[in-house]
Amino acid sequence: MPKPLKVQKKTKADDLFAASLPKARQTAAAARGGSAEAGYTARDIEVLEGLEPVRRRPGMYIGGTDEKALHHLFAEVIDNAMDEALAGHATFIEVELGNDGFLTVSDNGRGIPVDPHPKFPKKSALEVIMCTLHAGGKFDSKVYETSGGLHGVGVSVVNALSSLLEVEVARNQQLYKMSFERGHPKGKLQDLGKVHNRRGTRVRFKPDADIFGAKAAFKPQRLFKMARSKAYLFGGVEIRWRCAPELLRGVDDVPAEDTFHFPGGLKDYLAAAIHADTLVHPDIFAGKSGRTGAHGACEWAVAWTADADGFLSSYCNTIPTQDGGTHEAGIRSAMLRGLKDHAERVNQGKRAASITSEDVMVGAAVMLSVFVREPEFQGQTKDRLATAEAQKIVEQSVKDPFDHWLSGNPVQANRLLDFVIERADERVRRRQEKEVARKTAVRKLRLPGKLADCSNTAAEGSELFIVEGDSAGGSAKQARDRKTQAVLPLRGKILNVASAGKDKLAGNQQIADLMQAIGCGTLAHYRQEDLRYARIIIMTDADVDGAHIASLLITFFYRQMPRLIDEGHLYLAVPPLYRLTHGAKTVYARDDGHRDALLKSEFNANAKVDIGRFKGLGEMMPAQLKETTMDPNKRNLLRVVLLADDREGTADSVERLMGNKAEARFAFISDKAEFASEELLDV
Ligand code: 0RA
Repeated sequence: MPKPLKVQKKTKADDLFAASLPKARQTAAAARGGSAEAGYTARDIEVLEGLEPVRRRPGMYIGGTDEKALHHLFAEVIDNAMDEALAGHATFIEVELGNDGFLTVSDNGRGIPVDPHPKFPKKSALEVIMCTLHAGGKFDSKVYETSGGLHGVGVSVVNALSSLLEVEVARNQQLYKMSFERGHPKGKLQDLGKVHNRRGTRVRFKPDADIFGAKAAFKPQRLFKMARSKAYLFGGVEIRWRCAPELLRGVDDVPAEDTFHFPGGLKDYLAAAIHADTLVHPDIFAGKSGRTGAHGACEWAVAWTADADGFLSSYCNTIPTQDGGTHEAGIRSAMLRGLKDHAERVNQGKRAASITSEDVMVGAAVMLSVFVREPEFQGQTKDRLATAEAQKIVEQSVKDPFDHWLSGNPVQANRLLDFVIERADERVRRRQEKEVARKTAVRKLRLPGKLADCSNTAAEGSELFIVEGDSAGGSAKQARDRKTQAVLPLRGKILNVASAGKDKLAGNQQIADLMQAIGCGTLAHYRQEDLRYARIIIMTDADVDGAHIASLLITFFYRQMPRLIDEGHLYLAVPPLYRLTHGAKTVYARDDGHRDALLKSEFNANAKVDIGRFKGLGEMMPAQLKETTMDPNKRNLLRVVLLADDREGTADSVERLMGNKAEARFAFISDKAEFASEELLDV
């Protein structure tokens, strides 16, 4: 789950964050140069009000503004209610999606405190929690031990990114309400009088269309699954689901009303998920250590299926960790060690010697949940748990129960052992076959080392991107579709084949790489059936250097593989030069004219559009490069063609412009000097 970047520079705001954070974080703030004990002035309180950084850079807090990020708002709100349930204060959570796009999450916990905040007596604690970055509202870590911002970025981030958010708190038989617009209070905290049968917190909000786009909306299916998984992760909570029926037309498997309560926890989930699969053993291996929600607690359920693929769904503090991490490493190693120990006990040690955790996991369906204080998430989407302690917790929790499970039922333990040994044998066999295949393939092809090839082996549907420079090559490798797109980075300018002699051509490494990657040979040796890609795409920067490299490459193909052009295999990519951003809207322009046209057609006349100029492909984020230049569904490509009715003219031009007679080039340049722009002269 994305967490805000650490503030490196000490600012006034650092001190303020520290004020409402638990002890551990105060120490961290102090270590950065902040002081938890600093005095507070009116000026400080102004800083406090600002959730503007969240609105300016939502991606830093929720990982983007796409559909995943939108649902992250729900995760944040339900996680707060889950904290209250895990701490033993709430027994149910209600989730309701309305036809008006508002999402409501209620719990019957203690209710967010509404009394004056100890550090800012003019504001209620509720207002401070809703309007302060990082102030998860967990002021007193002793009272609220499992939380301390168990995760996430705080409900204030949801507030900042909602066009309207209302909080109702029923506390001490009194009902309070406060409303916010884009993170700013809309009036004061209201006292709505006595209530008797109600307690807890209700948050009702609508994501801001200015941030997420006018068409963005919660997906019932996604919310339903997220809400249900929370109930599996804590058997002690009941989750009630409700969705406006109008939103469910054409949506399968999502009822308008449902109640989730799974006292059996993850074991219940696994039993439901694999009910039709054949198990290698009859019993699910499941267990838990510690009290669910408490720091250091762990719960798991595992079953080995013979006829279906395994899976591993892991969670930390009830947050899904799609990309795994330390807790997954813990269960892998416990199960591998457990199985090997068991093999020793039954005199099968030799047979089991080669098994790896990969073999153990192949057919294993695994649910894993761990709770740690202040977890650390890593990776581009923050979906991988990095907290080292989690590995130890899980490994220690699972190892003994697994030993018991194995020795308690020798028949199923031996069946499992045989099953895993078979997987190991299969793996070894596959690797040997692959090794043999690879060796023969390498002998045939000998592909250049710098080529990042695609996995498709047929030319049909495959593409090769020839990219200028290693840095752009790196971005392109990340941006590509590995299945169908190969990338060959070239360093610097390639040899000009029109002016180089035969020897130079033969000894040039870049040219050799290019020919090997493409595979079809040159001139008289050209064999269409050996062509390795249906599209050869030249992708260079949108500047004069890029244009020069592109023309050198086209010259190479024209001279050495003219049929490649004739048969329509050669293309130029069209990378953008400008990025135009305003609010949630971003468009890309390929040149100055296109930029000016887009400014007129895509934005309001008086909008302050942010215009960024890309210095080169290497400077673009892989996701941007993909979206603008490489994704077959979004990009533009130019096909390189030979003018059918002027073949001689083309040959003349290439000789004149690229050949070894400098005089001819000079004549052309002086002839066209009036067309050169200042920008070109700059270079
Ligand atoms: C801060 C302190 C306390 C509870 C909460 C926040 C709280 C936050 C949320 C968010 C959704 N539901 C919630 N329920 C409680 C402790 C208050 C006390 O000690 O009484």
